[in-house]
Amino acid sequence: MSEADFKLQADPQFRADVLAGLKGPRRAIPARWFYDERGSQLFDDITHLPEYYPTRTETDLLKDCRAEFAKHIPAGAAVVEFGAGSATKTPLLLEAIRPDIYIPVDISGDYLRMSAEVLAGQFPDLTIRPVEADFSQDMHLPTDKPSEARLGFFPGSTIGNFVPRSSVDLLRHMRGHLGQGAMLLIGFDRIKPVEILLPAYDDAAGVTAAFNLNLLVRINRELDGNIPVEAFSHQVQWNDREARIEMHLRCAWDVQFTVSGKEFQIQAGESIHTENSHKFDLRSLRILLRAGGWTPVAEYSDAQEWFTLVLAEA
Ligand code: AVJ
Repeated sequence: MSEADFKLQADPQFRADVLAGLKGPRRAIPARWFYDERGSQLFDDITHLPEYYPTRTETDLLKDCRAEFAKHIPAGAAVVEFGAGSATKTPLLLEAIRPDIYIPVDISGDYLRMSAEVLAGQFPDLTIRPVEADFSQDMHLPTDKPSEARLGFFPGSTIGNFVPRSSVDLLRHMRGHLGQGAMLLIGFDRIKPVEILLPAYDDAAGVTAAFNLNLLVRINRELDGNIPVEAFSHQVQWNDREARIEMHLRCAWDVQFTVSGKEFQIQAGESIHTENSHKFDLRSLRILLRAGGWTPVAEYSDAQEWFTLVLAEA
């Protein structure tokens, strides 16, 4: 395959989001584009960092409360996971629920197939139906048994990547897809002191910085860009008004570059906003769920109240 053929395969939505997002004055690119192969690897590294508490905290929580929440799930329910199955969290859930069918939905097909293969080895009786789709857009979920109840699993506080208006849309969208009698197990990262929040997104080893900067590398590779990556640096801030961590790529000097044949200029001190990670208190997460068409039935938090898993019903 020639290089030209390869570039034709660039995701048109990626191109559209990047070209729109690089236009000033407020530049922003949706966080879902972090997850190319390298980005998914770097995210996996992040989950093992000493500063990044969410994965550890949620995994321990899942271990502690799985027997409890399993009582609320009807037998034979299918599990639909939004986002690539996490190698540690998903098996914990599957062991507790023992569903016949597991439907992981993810935008990254390679990652999806890889984790599906690993799970197939661990759960030989489980029917796995991977769906390669952006779960925030329209998608089609397979129906093996039209009557089966479904449990949605949305861990990691990925909901925090969406602004409230979009998270309400997303929750309603999930409710529509999961159908009658659906339940949802969803993770929320809690508001906590900035002394803990900031290092979680700005680790000493620089893994999160590499994760953020990899977006520019991906743009250069997949969208025929020549962004001078060395002009940008990883920046993290707590936006108290919006209750969210923000990641930016801050430009150190005036730059000019092209992406997909389009010219851009960014001045020293300007930034590209690359991610929001909203944090929640109990009241705000309950209101969000209700606005999204879900009624909380059980809440599980760790002793420090750093993370909360909620089981909700449609
Ligand atoms: C998995 C999307 C929830 O916001 O904490 C981690 C992504 N970004 N470090 C998060 C992320 C930087 C993560 N989510």
